Order: sequence, then C-alpha cells, then structure tokens
Amino acid sequence: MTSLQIQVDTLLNLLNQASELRSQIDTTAVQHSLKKAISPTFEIIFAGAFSAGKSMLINAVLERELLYSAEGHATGTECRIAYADPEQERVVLTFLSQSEIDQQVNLLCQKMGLTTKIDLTQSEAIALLQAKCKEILQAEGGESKSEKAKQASALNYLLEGFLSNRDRIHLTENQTFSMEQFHFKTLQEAASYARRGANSAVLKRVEYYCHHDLLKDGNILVDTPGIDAPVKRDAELTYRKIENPDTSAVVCVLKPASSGDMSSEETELLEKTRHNPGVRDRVFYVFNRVDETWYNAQLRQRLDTLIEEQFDRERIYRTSALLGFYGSQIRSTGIRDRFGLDSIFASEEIPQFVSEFNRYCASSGKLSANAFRIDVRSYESPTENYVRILGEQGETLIRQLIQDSGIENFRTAITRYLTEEKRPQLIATLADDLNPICTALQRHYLEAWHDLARQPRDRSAFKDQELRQLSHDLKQAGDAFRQDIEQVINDTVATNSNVALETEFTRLKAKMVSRLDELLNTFSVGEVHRRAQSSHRRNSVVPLSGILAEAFYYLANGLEEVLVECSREIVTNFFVRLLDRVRHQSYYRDLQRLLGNDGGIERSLLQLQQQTVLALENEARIECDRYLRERPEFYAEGTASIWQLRQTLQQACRGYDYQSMVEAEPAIRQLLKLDFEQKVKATITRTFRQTINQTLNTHLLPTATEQAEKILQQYDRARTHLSQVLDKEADEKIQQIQRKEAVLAESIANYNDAVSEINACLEKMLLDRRLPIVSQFDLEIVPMMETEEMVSVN
Ligand SMILES: Nc1nc2c(ncn2[C@@H]2O[C@H](COP(=O)(O)OP(=O)(O)O)[C@@H](O)[C@H]2O)c(=O)[nH]1
Ligand SMILES: [Mg+2]
Repeated sequence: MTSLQIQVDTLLNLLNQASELRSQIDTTAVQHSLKKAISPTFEIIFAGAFSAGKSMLINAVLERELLYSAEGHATGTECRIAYADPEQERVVLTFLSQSEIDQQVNLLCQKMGLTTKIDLTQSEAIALLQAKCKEILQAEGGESKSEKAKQASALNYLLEGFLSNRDRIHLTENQTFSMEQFHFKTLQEAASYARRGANSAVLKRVEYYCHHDLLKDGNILVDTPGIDAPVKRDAELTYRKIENPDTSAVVCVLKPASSGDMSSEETELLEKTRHNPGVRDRVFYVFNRVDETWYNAQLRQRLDTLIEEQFDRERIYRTSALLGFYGSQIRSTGIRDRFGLDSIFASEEIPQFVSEFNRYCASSGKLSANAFRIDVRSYESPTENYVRILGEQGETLIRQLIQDSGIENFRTAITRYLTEEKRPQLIATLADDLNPICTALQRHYLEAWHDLARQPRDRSAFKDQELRQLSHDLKQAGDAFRQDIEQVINDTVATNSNVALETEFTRLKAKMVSRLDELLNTFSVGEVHRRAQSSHRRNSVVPLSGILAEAFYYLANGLEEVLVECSREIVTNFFVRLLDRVRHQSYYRDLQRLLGNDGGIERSLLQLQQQTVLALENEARIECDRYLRERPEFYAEGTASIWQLRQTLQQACRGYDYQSMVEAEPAIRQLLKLDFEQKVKATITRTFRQTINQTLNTHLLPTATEQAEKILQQYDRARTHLSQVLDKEADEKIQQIQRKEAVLAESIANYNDAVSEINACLEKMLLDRRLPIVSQFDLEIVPMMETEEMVSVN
C-alpha cells in the first residue's frame, strides 16, 4: 500500500466513525481519484474514426513501426503498448475464437450480398469464397476503390488469417501466445507478423512491452478499433473502453481535417469521454491528416472555423501522422538505401509516403523559396523525384517536414503531460475530492471538542448541572406517563386495536352464548311447577305466566354470574398488561433513578384496578337485571314471539294439571329462547363493549393526570435521593467524559497526521491547495452556547 492510500484510508475510516457525517457525504469521487492517483498503470486510449490515423499516430509518437496502419482496412484488434526494460521487450498475442471469426465472416458475406452461409470447417467453401473476393477486388480495381472492395478485402484477409493460423484458433476460446512460442527474436519481428493484414484480422488483442521513456511510470497506450468500425461489436469495444473508469486519459484522433466536419460518431465519442469520471479533463484532441488541408483551402477554412467554434484552446493538436512518422524513419536512411526505398519501403511499389512527400514538396506551400530550392519534375518518376530531392536537400528538408507534421509538438505535449503534469494533477484532483470530506470532519471535530469542553469536570459542577435539570426531568417523566396512558386508552377505546382485550371480549361473547344455551337446556318446567305449587299450598293450578316469571329470574341470574366473572377477568388482565407495559417505559426507569422508586405509579394503578373491577362488575349486574323485563317485541303483533306465546298458551292451557304444563315445556323453551337470544345479543354486540370502554376511560384518565401532578410534587424527595445517586455517579460520568475526550483527541491527531502528510505531498508537487488541519488554536477557543445561558436562567 502506498503512503497516500494509507492517509486517504485513514480519513475515510475517520469519516466512517463519525456516524452523523457518514450518510451525508458521498465518497465515490474520492475512491475514483485515489485509485487513479495510486494506480501503477495509466491507460491512454487513442480513439477515433476508422482510418483517422490512430495507429499511425502511435507509431509516430513512439517513432517505431509497431501498429498496423493501412488505407481501407479496419480491424477489431485492440493493441496495448506498455513499458519494458531494453532487454525485456516482448509481445503477447491473443487470437479470436473460431466462432467469433465465423460471425464476422457471415456478417461480411451478408453485407456483400453473398447470402450462402459459410461453414469454416469446409476448406473448399473457403477457397471458393476467397476466389470470389479476389474476383470482386479485380473488378473494382483495388482494395480502396469502393465500399464493396474494402469488404471483399477484409473478408479475404479474415479467411487467409484463419487458414494460416488455424492451429492457434480455438473453437470457442481466445488463445494467447508469447513471442517465444512463435520463435520471434525481436519485438520488431513480432510486430511485423501482427501487422500483416491477414494476421491482424484474426487477432483479438496484441500486447506490446516496449522500451520507451514515454511509457515509464505505468503509462499504457491503447489503440482501438474505429468508432465507426463496420463490425458493430468492434465499435462497441471502443466505446466501452472510453466509458470505463479505469481509463485515465483519452486521445481523440479526429478526422475533420480530411472530411471537413465532425461525424456523429466523433461527437458521441467526445460526449462519452466527457462523462467518464476516471478521465475528467485528461483529453487530447488531435486533428490528424492536417496535410490534406494544405492542398485544399476550403478544408483548411472549415477546420479552422470548427476548432474556433467548438473547442477550447487547450490540448488541440494538428498533425500529419503519416509525414511525421516516415519523416522520423528516413532520418536513419541515406543515399545508400535510396532514402528507405531499399529498406523501409522495400516491399511497396510506390510507397504512400513517397507520393505524399512529393506533393508536400510541390504544393504544400510550407517550403519557402528562400530556404529551399526544390524542383519536382513531371518527367521523372515519383521515386526518382524523391531520391533526387532528398539527395539535394538532405537533413534540413527532413527536419522541416517533421516540424510541419506537428508530431513533435504533440509528442512533446503528451510527454510533458505524462512525465511532469500527470502525477501532480492526479494528486490535485484527489485533494479537491478530499476537501469537502476534510472540511466536514474538521468542523465535526471542533464541535465535538467544544461540546465536551462545556461538560462539567468535577463532582460539584456535575451535580449542580444535573440537579438544575431535576424539576424539568420530573415533569417530563410525569408527562410521559400521562401520555402513555392516553395512548393505551386511545388504542383500546378509539381504535379497538388492543389485541389482547379484543380476544378476551370475544371469549366473553362465546361464554354468554353458551351459558344461555346451557341455561335453556337445564331449565325444567316440572321443577318450577312443583316449587310454585309448594309455595301456594291452597292452589293446585299454576298459571303459565307464573312459570315464565320464574324462568326469567332463572335465566337472568344465571347470565349475570357469567358476565360479572368475565368483567372481573377483563379488567384484571387489562391492568396486568398495563403495569407490565409501564414498567418497561423509559420514564419509569428515569423515575427510578430520580426518586429511587416509581413515584407511586404502581400503587395507584393497583388501586385503580380494584375500583375499576368493582365498577364494571356493577355495570354487568345492571345489564343483566334488565333481562327480567320482557322486551316490547315480546307482545308485539306479527312477531315470532307473540306467535310462539299463543302457541304455548294453547298447549299449556289445554288442561289445568301438571301434565299439560310439562308437555308444553319445548314450546316454553322456544319462547324463552326467542326473547333471551335477542337480549344477550344486544349486550355482547352493542352495549357492553361500550360499557367497558367507558369504564376504563373514566377511571384511567383522571388518575393519570393526577399521578403526573403527584410526581412533580415529589421534588424535595427527589433532590435528596438524586444527590446521593449523583455522588456515586459523578466519578463514573466524569471519567466517561475524559474517556470520550481521549478518543476524540486521538481521532483528531490521526486526522491531522493524515492531512499533514497529504499536504506535504501537495507542497512537494508545488500545488497550492491544502487540506484543513484542526489547529490547537481553534480547539482552545470555546464558543459559548446560547442554550447554556437559557438553562441557567431557569
Ligand atoms: N495523408 C495522410 N494519411 C494518413 C495520415 N495518418 C494516417 N494516414 C493514412 O491513413 C490510413 C489509415 O491510417 P491508420 O493509422 O491505419 O488509421 P486508424 O484506422 O485510425 O488506425 C493509412 O493509410 C495511413 O497511412 C495523415 O496524417 N495524413
Ligand atoms: Mg488502426
């Protein structure tokens, strides 16, 4: 771990410990900038349209021919160039899989209108298709002549590459090979293998490890497929790289010098680059192919206007990678190898560079007549002109060419950036991202420190402060108790959401209903008849109304027993639960601490329980007493009960003896049932639930208010008690404050250490920003808090 990472981690940990701050501050920016600042690698992506000259530009910057660069040929190969010591130069090659090649072949076939699906395992089919490609190329007159020719050429390369690398291509996996596996002796040898069109077509990735100062310090140059590559997936690969936060800088190689305007893909590229938090302002804009504007005034004008209108002045470069690269290459040549024609360009008939060179000499307008006397002769061949002119002008012309190519300018800028500006800038960005975190931490530490400084430091000061609070605390506890009771009442009465009580009431209902059944079943007409006869000895006949009256008493009293018993149970259980709840509330604990007891809460609740039980029992008795009276519907015309009454009368009054009355027993029971069922139903569905609520309400609320008052009146006792408690607590509390202070002091020291180290680093890099320190001076000045004055006035 680098020291910078340790410092930043310390700060982030401190932030994590300050729980109030943690949720308010987003640390993603810091994570990104830290990663960049400490990362051993720094990826610079060269991105742009197909044929903008990305590969040539990298070759030119490194002054080495590493990458494949050619007209009209787009590959999906990603090339990375990283540093190696001189003896360690090497290349690692990763091949496409057969299924990837298959996909590309079929895509190209489709585009070219060759619909038959090709199977790569069939060599005849491949041979046929290659023949077809060559036919198209011939018909079109060369690989760069038309879109179709380009496609035919690409397809041909792909098939050729597949055939000649067959043993390195796996059906589904991407296989990797080192330089040694190919028996390449030098990087150059491996590079020229990879540059060959057919090989490049089947390579997914090429990693060069190459000795160049620019690559030191972890810099990696990445060449990407064009953003307008014909194979969509290749273009996507580039966009994904641009958006990846691991990417550190982007060189946008733009084409307007040749096309006159920005393409939509180029605009998208700039957009995506700007939105990458890993890249920020580390973007270089290179307008390559600037040589084309030398021969076309209109192009030149359009390029100037575009840059003027759409770009800031910063990091804008105009280059000719082609002239710059070959210019630097032919420096080491001479008349002995005809300025490269026999060495560098040996394989080409009329090299692209030769034509461009002659054109530069003839009509670029860059070579003043005073300095150069150049004669491009129409009767000489391009190569004759080339060799002659270079022979005449030598070194100076090459130097002028390189200077006009703008490559040195770009190379100097990117080298300066990578070797001098990059580190300080990465650290500066990190510091800027850290700044809000440090400012918040610094403020937090000062506040916490001053808070502690205001805390009492000795026993008597501590006691004074606590006792000053006492009446306020007592009132708060009493109020809390009252509010708690109000809450319980509200839950029970207003919303019927007291679950336990609801269950008990349901049980009460069931008990009443089943008791009525039982009473109706056990009621015996014979028994009542005998009892009536024995209390009226003179008479032997008993009227039906006499029997009914007895039955009413029997049922009402039997039901009363149940209702009274259930009421007692409901109230008792309600209070048991209430007490349990109260005992677990914080005001109850507070009271214990302030008074040494609960201030009489428990006693008053138990008393209240007894009163409430009596009250509700009484209500139950009144309720059941009312059962003795017939309901008005009992005799009302057209009801079931009057019909049943008549029925019963007819049966019972058929004779005068005991027997006819006993025979009417089922009818009498039916009649009683009709009447009592309604009465019980009214009790359990309407009246009695209401009665319970009412009883609890009227008993609890006044008592709660009264109790809160009583608590407040116990101030003197509380004062005596609390001061004894405080005597014991003071030492512990003071120690606690001291412990907190020690912890805080340590955090502050850690914070200051981390910040100082980062500041030292900023200073060393000559950056002017600093992160805030928690200074001794700020710690010592304790601002007075307004609330403190208010408390002492009370
Ligand atoms: N005229 C001119 N041609 C260039 C320049 N840079 C590259 N080229 C040519 O453009 C073609 C494509 O270049 P290449 O580097 O492969 O482009 P890439 O697709 O962006 O990698 C090649 O033939 C190069 O020689 C330049 O500055 N001027
Ligand atoms: Mg390229």
